[in-house]
Amino acid sequence: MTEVIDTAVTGWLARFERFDVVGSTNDVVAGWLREGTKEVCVAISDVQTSGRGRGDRTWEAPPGAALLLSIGFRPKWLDPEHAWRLAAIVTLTMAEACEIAAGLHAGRVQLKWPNDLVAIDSRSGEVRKLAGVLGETDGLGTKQARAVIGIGVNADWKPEDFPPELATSMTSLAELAPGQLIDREVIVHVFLEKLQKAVTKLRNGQFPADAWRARQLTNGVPVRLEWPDGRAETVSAMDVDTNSGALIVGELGGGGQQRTVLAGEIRHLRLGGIV
Ligand code: BT5
Repeated sequence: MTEVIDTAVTGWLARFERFDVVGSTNDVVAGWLREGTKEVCVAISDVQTSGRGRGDRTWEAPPGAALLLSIGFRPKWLDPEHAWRLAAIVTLTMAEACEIAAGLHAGRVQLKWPNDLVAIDSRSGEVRKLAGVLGETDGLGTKQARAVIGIGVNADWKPEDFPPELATSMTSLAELAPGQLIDREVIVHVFLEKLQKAVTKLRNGQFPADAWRARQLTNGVPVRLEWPDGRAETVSAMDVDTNSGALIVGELGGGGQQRTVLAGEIRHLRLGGIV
């Protein structure tokens, strides 16, 4: 990446470092926090040799094609029940930064509960994953509370280069904005500028509930919930609870009781059986 990011957008960070290659940026930042680095700290890498998704899943990103970064927090100032809001503000801020950097209209990038950034394919109408978020926490509710939020964004990754196993479920900014120069530096610049404001607000107890809720693709559609024990069920996603971060679901076709599902409770949520 060419380095055009100036200290105006990194000055508020306790630490900001870029790497050519790491195992996983989440591990880099977790190591920093263990060693005592203050919040907020950010690591960016061009390549990850063991990029992770949730559970035992891997994250694919060829050199130059993706933005891979992790953000470290010491959220002793945040009620543990609201720790999910760290990933939520990172997700929302990145959605906005992607739209600005790629010249997309506001709302083109949506959120798939709990933390995926997705866009609807304009030809097929299918949901495609633009970015994934991996939140890892330790010691929440103590003075040693630590949280690492990692995000991988498919940036200047041409559709013809998508790996066959992901080609029907992923998208990239290059695909969403053909002909537009996709500069990862611009994304990072806009993202860090907006993140500073979002973190300051969150520290003051303000969460952008309406903006987070408005981007949820799940609202009002059938979803398939996959539980850790292998069970799966199709329900209707009604809404999100901006206090607990839970998905509110009901029986298909209405009727029956509404239930809430917390992010940590499910293994996977599928929309239309695709992502
Ligand atoms: C996620 O997991 O979506 C979280 C991904 C987080 C990646 C970032 S990169 C920086 C930081 N460092 C890390 O090591 N990780 C974080 P999950 O919901 O489990 O989705 C993983 C699944 O998405 C995989 O099993 C694939 O099916 C699919 N996948 C893998 N790479 C993809 C990509 N580039 N674009 C879209 N889908 C992908």
